[in-house]
Amino acid sequence: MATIGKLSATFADNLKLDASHTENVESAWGGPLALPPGTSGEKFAKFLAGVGDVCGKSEITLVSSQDQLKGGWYLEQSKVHDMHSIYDEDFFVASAVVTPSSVPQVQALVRLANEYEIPLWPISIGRNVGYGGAAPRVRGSVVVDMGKNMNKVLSVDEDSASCLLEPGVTYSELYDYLIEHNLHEKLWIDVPDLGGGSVVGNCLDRGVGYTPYGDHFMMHCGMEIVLPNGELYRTGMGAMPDPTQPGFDPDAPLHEQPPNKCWQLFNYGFGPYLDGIFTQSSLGIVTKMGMWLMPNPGGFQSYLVTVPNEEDLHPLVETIRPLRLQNILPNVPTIRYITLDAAVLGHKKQYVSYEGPITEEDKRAIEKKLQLGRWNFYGAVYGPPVIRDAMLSVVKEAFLKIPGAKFLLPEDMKENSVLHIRSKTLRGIPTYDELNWLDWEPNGVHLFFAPISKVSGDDAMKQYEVSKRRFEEAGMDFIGTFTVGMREMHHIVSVVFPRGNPKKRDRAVWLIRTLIDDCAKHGWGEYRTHIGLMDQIQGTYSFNDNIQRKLNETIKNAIDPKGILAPGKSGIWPSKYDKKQWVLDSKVEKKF
Ligand code: FAD
Ligand code: EUG
Repeated sequence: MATIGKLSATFADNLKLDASHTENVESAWGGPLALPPGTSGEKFAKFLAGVGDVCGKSEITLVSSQDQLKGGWYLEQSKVHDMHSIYDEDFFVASAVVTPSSVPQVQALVRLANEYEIPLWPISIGRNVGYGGAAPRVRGSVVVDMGKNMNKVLSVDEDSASCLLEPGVTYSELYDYLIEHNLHEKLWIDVPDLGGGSVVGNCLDRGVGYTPYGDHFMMHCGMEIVLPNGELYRTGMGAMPDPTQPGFDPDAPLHEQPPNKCWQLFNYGFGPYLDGIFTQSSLGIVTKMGMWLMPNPGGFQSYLVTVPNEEDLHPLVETIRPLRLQNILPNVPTIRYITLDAAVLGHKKQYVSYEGPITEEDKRAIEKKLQLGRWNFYGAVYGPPVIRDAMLSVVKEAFLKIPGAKFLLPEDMKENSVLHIRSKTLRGIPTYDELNWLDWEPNGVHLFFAPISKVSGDDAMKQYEVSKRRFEEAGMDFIGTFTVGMREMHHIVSVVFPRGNPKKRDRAVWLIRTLIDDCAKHGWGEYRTHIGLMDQIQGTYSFNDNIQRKLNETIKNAIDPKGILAPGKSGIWPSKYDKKQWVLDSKVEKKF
């Protein structure tokens, strides 16, 4: 696993320094490309030797060569750097990756990291594409890959429609598990656009899917967490021992205690509810998480509403708000801009022969070719036929009041339409079709800009116009979608630029950093972001002299005094880190 790179004399010598770990000296190991900050090669070697004793040395990959930073894509994701880098390829890079196999190993690893003051960056699957992937915020951190060996569906409670998962379970794997156990007709899952992510990892970044269970954090129930000092904590009802459970033994190790029977049934337990502070955070490594599954509602019907013009976004959103609040739109439907659907179904060069933004005329041609509108609303109704029919008639009547709107079912579309793909996603079936739009332009790097909007025609139009204008200024195609939550929309805008083109990369970074500031001026903040933009976005959540950041730092320093866990995540820096040195400059010059 770690047979990469030329032997680095100092690094090997340093390893040899500790006689008790001489078995860990492998001549094939070179030194890391990036040492953890403030750490000598000697100290790092000792730390890794200790990690090898805990996890097995074959569970360590040293990042010692630039070659390791080449290649990789969504399905073969890099665990050592950001494949969609917004700075140089080796800017956000790990020193090593460790793959623990058990909760006690994670605890021991965290204790070692404290002893040697080594920053750890936990991931589950590392497919956080567009947000930094698996890469750590602090160069030289050790990535803790929780997904490789800790990947079991621990239990599915058929009666209560819930499950308990380890971090490495992907949406596809959970779906396959239900099929294998013949539960898939009874219990549905919720998936994001792509099925290869971790159910736990996505929830921890507060990701979104598209069934009625689309708000993943809302639908999680109970977490088990290794705290920054190595202690084990179970949230909610998990905090209460349950002597009625088979296998309960007060003397057994904690991680072997069978969980409380209500852990996956009631989120809040007693006292302050802490689950939220472990999301988008640096306060723990999650080792187990409960999720609710959706009982088969008795059937499902997807549909598409197309509207012809840019400004039709306004009436579309005004129509959506009351229906969503009334649960006549019971899931997380999406309003997709034409370029996004065009990208799912083809490469840019299949539509136009020029570079730069697609013209109005060509957008019209694409819409005609694909049977789509400028904005395309993908929804679904759930339930037995009588309920679906009643709901569909309300939906249809409401949307068809918009001049030029069309209402379409999958059978009205050509084969391989986006509606056919969405039909699976909205039913909770994992797919990979949307990977296509990553190839809109060859070898593209993707970066997501994701501000929250009111579900109001005025706000949606304004937010779209602010974004579109900046895309035009940067000479880039606007590609975006609004995912409709219960009372807000996540506006997901994809910034794409060609890999290996520093000029275009700088332009994309200018675009997203400018948009963050533009949106802040309108009171719009992002729900999630790339590791390179976290400082800037934390800075926009500045009510009362940045009290949010200060409170988070107080908590951080209290429970992680050495700042070993994910320093810098979400713009929260432990006191050990000098912000002047670490916070990334958000001021970017316009150089084009
Ligand atoms: P990971 O990379 O494993 O985890 C994400 C982050 O959570 C980590 O960086 C880490 O900070 C934290 N974390 C993970 N595991 C742990 C742990 N055990 N303990 C502590 N912290 C941890 N996202 C959506 O939400 N919805 C979508 O519909 C969607 N569509 C996409 C479409 C495309 C084409 C692309 C390219 C991306 C899309 N994404 C979407 C973004 C992303 O791919 C998914 O959110 C994906 O699930 C995130 O990667 P992951 O599950 O492997 O999480
Ligand atoms: C998408 C959706 C997201 C996200 C990143 C990408 C999908 C784009 C709703 O959240 O965070 C088509």
